[in-house]
Amino acid sequence: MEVRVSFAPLTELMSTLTTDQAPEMSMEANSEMLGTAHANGRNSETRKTISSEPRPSDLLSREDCLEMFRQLYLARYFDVRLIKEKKRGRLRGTLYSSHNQEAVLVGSLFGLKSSDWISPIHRDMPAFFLKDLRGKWGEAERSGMSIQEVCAQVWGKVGSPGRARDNWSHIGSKAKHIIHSTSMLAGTIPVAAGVVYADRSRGGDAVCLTFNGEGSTAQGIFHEAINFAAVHKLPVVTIVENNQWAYGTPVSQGSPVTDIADRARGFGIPGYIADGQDVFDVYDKVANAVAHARAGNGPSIVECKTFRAYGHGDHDDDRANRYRDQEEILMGRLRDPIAVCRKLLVDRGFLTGDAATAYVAEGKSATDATNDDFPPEVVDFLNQGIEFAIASPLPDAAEAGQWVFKEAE
Ligand SMILES: Cc1ncc(C[n+]2csc(CCOP(=O)(O)OP(=O)(O)O)c2C)c(N)n1
Ligand SMILES: [Mg+2]
Repeated sequence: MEVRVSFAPLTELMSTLTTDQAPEMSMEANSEMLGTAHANGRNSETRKTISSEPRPSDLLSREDCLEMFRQLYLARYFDVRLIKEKKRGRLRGTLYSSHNQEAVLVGSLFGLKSSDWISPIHRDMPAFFLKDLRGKWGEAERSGMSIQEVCAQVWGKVGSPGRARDNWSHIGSKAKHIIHSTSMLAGTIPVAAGVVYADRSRGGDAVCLTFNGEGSTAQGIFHEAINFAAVHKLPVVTIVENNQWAYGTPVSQGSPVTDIADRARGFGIPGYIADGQDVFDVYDKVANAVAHARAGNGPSIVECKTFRAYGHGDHDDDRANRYRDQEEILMGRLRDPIAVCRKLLVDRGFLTGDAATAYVAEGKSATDATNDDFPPEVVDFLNQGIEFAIASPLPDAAEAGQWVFKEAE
């Protein structure tokens, strides 16, 4: 039996908007709920009615805002370019696209300290190199992976953290405060709780951001781990990337609640809803959650409403076009995070003249986008990673069995 479920809330919301209006759209502000601080909305009207306090993103400098814009391009270009490389036959393996979800990654990572921890999963490949990138594009030593390491991982080469055991996100780095990604959905939340528990017991103030799809919130471990973190007031911020689909299952078939952030009430912790297409709204909600955690008040959930623009992985692109309504797909891609950010930067006077209309990557698929749609420094940055990956050797066959079992002394 074919089950077709349309994504009513988003489609209804979006169908009232034209493309020109869409970037300005903000969701309605939700009211305070029992232990759940819902706060949506981005436009100035909503801002006035919610609070006269400046939001964390209001305090960002022009330079920081432009850097966030540039990082959106970088995350998008990573996605677009890998698909092109695969089509050219220079790359093998499955790719899990974060196209249209870049604002979730950039907005949540941008405000972190170098000492903070993250735990990305399959949808978050750019997070490995976006961590601690702020103002450090040319620096080899920083608390995030280099683009060379990440590309070598994708190409399955020796220069990668995984030394060709895998081509995607099954990597981590204790030194760089990145918890090793696993395939077990929500399985990194208890690990994150343990990591920050240990850090706190040594007097540290690190916070850990865990990234999870909305599908993973149906896992028992999601609830057990957040419960543990809430009881012990551990600084774990659970980002839920609600892209409406878990493989071929729509969120309505996997969650009895429309807003995953409502789950927070059961743990007595804050649950925020962010407009996942708006990098500054994500930044604001995560900044609040991080401040709460760093002050010793415990965990939060930040649900970012977004939409998975393509298939679960590139192997699923064609099928996803059949199991999802075309209208839903079009509506879900309408508010491209690059367009939303561009509009906000123009409104704030941070992007003017030709710069305001340069590099139109928004709304373009990997097939349509070209290098001219991206700032040259973004293309150069990724080229460095790809050149390194291609030049890096494959591992020696003799090491295939290494690091599987404990080596004999
Ligand atoms: C515990 C567990 N069950 C099932 C899977 C198989 N699986 C991998 S990704 C995925 C869908 C995940 O959906 P979601 O959490 O919404 O993240 P998204 O892919 O949408 O970013 C599934 C079911 C898994 N990896 N782990
Ligand atoms: Mg999902």
